Amino acid sequence: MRDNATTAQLQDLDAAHHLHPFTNARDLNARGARVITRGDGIYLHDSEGNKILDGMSGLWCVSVGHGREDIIAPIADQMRELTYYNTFFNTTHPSVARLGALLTEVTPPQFTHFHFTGSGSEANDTIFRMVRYYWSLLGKPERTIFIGRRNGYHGSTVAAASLGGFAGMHKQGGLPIPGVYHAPAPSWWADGGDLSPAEFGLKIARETLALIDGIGADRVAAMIGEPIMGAGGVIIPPETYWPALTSGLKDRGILFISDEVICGFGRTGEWFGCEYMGTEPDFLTMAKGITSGYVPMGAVAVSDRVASVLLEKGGEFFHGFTYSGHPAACAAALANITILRDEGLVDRVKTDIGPYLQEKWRALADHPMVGEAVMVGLIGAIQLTSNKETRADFPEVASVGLSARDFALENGLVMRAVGDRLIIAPPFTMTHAEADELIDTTRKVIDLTYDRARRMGLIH
Ligand code: PXG
Repeated sequence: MRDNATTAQLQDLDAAHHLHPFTNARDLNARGARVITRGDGIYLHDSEGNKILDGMSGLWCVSVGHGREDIIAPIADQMRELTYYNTFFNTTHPSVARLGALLTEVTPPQFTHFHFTGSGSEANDTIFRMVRYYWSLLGKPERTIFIGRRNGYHGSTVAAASLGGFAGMHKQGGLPIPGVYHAPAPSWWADGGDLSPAEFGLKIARETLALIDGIGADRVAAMIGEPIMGAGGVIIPPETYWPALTSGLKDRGILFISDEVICGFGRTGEWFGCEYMGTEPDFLTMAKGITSGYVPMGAVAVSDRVASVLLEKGGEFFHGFTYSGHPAACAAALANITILRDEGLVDRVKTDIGPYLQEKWRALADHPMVGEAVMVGLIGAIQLTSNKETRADFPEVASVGLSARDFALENGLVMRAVGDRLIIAPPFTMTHAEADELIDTTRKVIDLTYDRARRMGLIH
């Protein structure tokens, strides 16, 4: 849909009427929002005619790239055939029935049952209620406590934001709700000190299990974690962390929820991040990459161990959303997952474009301002630092990460900044030439950020 308004007209309308997510409205309205008008492959186009490499796949979701007719056409066909019907009251429709079967094929073997939602947040709020229902059905209603992690992100609804570990979110609205505890994050760069990554991973796993034992393991219902923390800054845990932690959870009979909203559907080079990390979760949280963002959708994968209790002992679970299993979302997911599978895109992340980009990305660590440059599959981060030896942070007021993000946009690249970590998660369809462009621009951005930091006297 072309809109002939000028950039300024659209910015004025937006400032007058739109309250944006995770945005300081006063700051945004003073400068005016960037107006994105078109997406094509791995590129975005704005209302000023700029072409921008979408290094974040939208918001970690557009895995197969923008504007694919082979997803758009099935969505349109579905809309013509059946625009909407619900999945309550003993009804189903062909696309939702087929989607459950397709998800059974691509998820780990313990998953054969799925519940559909409109977003990742709704999926995590669903799991929160389902887990407590499960334990009550098993005659253990005292197992109510959830363990999340500091800096974990699980969404913005009440349970999801409580499970997440963002202090700023908790301050707004009186969160977390009772019964949620937060374990430390496995952030070796920030907290590892003199320990090797392997030692540090074990230390954090042990501290988490000690937290659980302090609460009383038989009161703990479940632990949730992202295989790789995304919004918290692409924190790739040491190899030792997940195996030690999840085996401790298993010993204590505690359910494990792998939040795959970012890592799922190929981002790590495996279909799911839990497969990359070698864990065996009881639930998967899914969203984003399930439809490549073409239509909103979330889903919960429920392991057979849990589903069999719900099916055999449970009655009606009083839970669901108007748009649970929306036909257009199911059509988008079916087309998207089929593309991921039939074009071998997950394997491409593992064996082709992933390793190609990783090698060049890791080489950025030779820059005096880059402390670490890490990447798994196609999810990566660069840590900017004023001193590589001491791993010193820049003062927050210097906004070093944000200035780098702005330099990136000025040079035609979208990246995210989380503090002084620069983050990318590009589409799986990116060519080698496009990967070279991403790296060249990133190096330029780091140089510009370094010059600025030196002028400000921030480099020691
Ligand atoms: N879990 C994880 C791991 C996520 O990354 C959600 C759940 C919630 O999904 P919905 O669909 O409700 O947004 C997310 C979402 C960022 C950013 O700035 C990340 C997300 C959302 C918004 C911003 O990195 N992730």
